[in-house]
Amino acid sequence: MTRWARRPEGSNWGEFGEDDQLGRLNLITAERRLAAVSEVREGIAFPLSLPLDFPKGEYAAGPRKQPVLASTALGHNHRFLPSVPDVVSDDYVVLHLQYSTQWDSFAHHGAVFDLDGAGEPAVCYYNGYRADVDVIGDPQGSIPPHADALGIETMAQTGMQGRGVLVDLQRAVGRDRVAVGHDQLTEIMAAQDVTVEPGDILCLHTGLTEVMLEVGDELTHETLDQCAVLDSQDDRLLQWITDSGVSAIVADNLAVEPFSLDPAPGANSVLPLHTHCLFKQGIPLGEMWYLADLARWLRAHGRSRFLLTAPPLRLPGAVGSPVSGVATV
Ligand code: UVW
Repeated sequence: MTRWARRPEGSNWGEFGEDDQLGRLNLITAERRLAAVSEVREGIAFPLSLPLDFPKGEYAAGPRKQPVLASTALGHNHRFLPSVPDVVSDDYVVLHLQYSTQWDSFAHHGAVFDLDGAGEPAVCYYNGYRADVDVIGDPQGSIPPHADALGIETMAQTGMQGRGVLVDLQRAVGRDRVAVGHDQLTEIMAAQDVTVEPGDILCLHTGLTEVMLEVGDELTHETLDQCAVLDSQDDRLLQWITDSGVSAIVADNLAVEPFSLDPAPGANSVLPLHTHCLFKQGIPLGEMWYLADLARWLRAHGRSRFLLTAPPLRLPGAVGSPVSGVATV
């Protein structure tokens, strides 16, 4: 391989091609997309995004900020020709791309790894793409960032359409904070008669974005500690993700897994599932999706599968994007 001499343990680098930037999205073939379309039987569509100014309350004081709308020079209710009654309004927005319902691209989360085997670890990303070469930016933010590889536009160009499969964690464990590991996840899937096949997009309903809508401005940091997460300390769960063939993982919680700035004892990442999925396996992560209405409908109709269409913005160089996905049943 030209980009790396060693790949991280548990990674699939190179298996989709030396220059691959799509990872497990390669598993969404035309045949898998047709299988997804065959899940459309009622013609009912479910929007899967929060309003993009949610979450509110204490979350809004964090490093990611709510969208700020403003008018372009054309303004609002602007009458651009005195001879005709036409008026126009025209906006722009300052948008933190990962404030609300979002996709994470592979350029969002990398690791320090000795990919040359020369004893000099470098900052790198999925398939050995490198910081400063392929993913440009610096910790001080003095260089304009630009993901020349692995960015969100690469994901957008696939259309991000396939078969969604929903596991209803809230139905199994309520709104308590439970870290769901391999055994519990597979038990819940068996109880709900849910199976995943290679190429499927795994969607985890925990209930957290519904809580965000319910509490609005009253949201506190404790609110965000409600509802289930995947137990990313469970190596068997990470191996199940590898073996399952899922092409992407989506959740309605903050980060799919717990997020703490204190690594667990013995852990070499604060976000092991991000490392496993985005860095090692090329599995995009969706976070803070709104899955409650879809989950209720699927439960009432004894179903778990649907057509999912959820392209991110085709925004060159960006590492993440808001997404207004649609599930069709
Ligand atoms: C971080 O990795 C900090 O954020 P996210 O959960 O959006 O991936």
